[in-house]
Amino acid sequence: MNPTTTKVPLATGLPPKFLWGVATASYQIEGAVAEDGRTPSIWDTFSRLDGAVANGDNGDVACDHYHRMPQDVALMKSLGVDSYRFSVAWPRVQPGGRGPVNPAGLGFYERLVDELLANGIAPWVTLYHWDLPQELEDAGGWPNRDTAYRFADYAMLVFGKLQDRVDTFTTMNEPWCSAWLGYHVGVHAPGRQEFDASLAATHHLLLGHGLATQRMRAAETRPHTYGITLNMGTADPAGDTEADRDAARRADGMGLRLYLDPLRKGEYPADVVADLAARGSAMPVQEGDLEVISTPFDVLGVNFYFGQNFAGTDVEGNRHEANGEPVVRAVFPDTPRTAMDWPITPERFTQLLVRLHRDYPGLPLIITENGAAFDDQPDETGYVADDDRTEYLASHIAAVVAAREQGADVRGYFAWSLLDNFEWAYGYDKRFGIVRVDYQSLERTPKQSALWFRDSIAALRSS
Ligand code: LGS
Repeated sequence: MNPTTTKVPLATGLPPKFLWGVATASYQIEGAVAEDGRTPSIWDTFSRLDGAVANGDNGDVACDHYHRMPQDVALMKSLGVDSYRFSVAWPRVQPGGRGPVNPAGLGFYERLVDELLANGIAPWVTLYHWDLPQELEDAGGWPNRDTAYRFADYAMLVFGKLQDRVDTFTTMNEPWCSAWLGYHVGVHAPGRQEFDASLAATHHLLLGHGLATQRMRAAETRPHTYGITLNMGTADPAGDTEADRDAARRADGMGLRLYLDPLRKGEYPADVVADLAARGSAMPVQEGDLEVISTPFDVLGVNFYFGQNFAGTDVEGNRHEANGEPVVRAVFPDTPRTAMDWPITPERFTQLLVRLHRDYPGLPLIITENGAAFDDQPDETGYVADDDRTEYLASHIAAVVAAREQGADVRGYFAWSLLDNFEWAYGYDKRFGIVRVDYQSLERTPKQSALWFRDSIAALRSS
């Protein structure tokens, strides 16, 4: 592979034992949606709805990782990463979401794990990264309490087969996205727009996490690391007004504390519960649920992309929406943006990590996703000199170093993503990979950012 040509200095300031990895998710890369007994997930269904996904794209082929897995593991090895974070597709392992295991589907993940281990790469399993079996959505989806129990059963099928070889099992990826974007905003599968259903989905995703964690720990034949990954940003007041401070509080409450408080403190945040009550809504908590949800776990996965400010007034100065709800309006910090039009805010990353350390102490943190989409310009060989992405990674890794200096217990960093892939509602237009995928030939070409990442890891390890 080429040497890196970027002028961005290599990462420094992290210990030789820091965990370096790359991350992906099943539906975004695998393709092979109808092979070896896999049944449709909510994303297969949603991506076929008119206008749901840019260009009408879907995950039918994606990066064809299902057929190119050994080559992709070789790519990871060439980058020198310690670990690979991938997700298991529920409808492959347990088609339809109930009943017995499908050995052919689970077999893919066994082969993947074996290939990783043979190459010295530690598998980091995510059990749920958004591909709910369609049959479970037909039965009500995450707003239906039964789905939490179905999830724990499915988790045990995976755990039973892989626990001998896999050290780390994380339950959910970004339950906020599943619940809020999937059941309230409707921009993610299943595309529903029902506020109360999204609250129920949140509760049942957390319950599923707790049930699965308890059952896996009870069945383990050797010690494992258990965790959950949350999407997190920062929510600062846009201005020094009471309205903006209240908007920031509400955004932080619904986006972060609604998840971390029950997980770590065994209760939903009182201010959020009061806000919900004011609109006639409530979390559907049954007796004993919060004990299950606050089951101890070992590592918190942090996905960070950007920080935001919030205003409590609309552009005309009104404090309430037409429906009477208080205005909570995101205002992006005035910084350069990525191709997603998201602001680039590494200092907010430090702020978040230090805050997690302060407000939720005693929990090791791993960055399970961080990365950026830019409009890549490949040369005739497919190589992308992505200074912008390289700079994004460098500044965010530096932000981790700064957070550690302030006490945050951050132990690893996974770049999102190994490959360009199916970026959900944005389809294939938005490229987050450190490796380019040519969607015609399906050829992979490491970008400059991948080479910078490789060289940084190597330099840190020998420092
Ligand atoms: O590819 C996804 C990445 C890209 O940006 C990955 O599958 C997810 O786990 C993760 O959500 N990812 C991501 N997140 C940025 C979150 C921005 C949310 C903005 C919502 C606006 C309505």
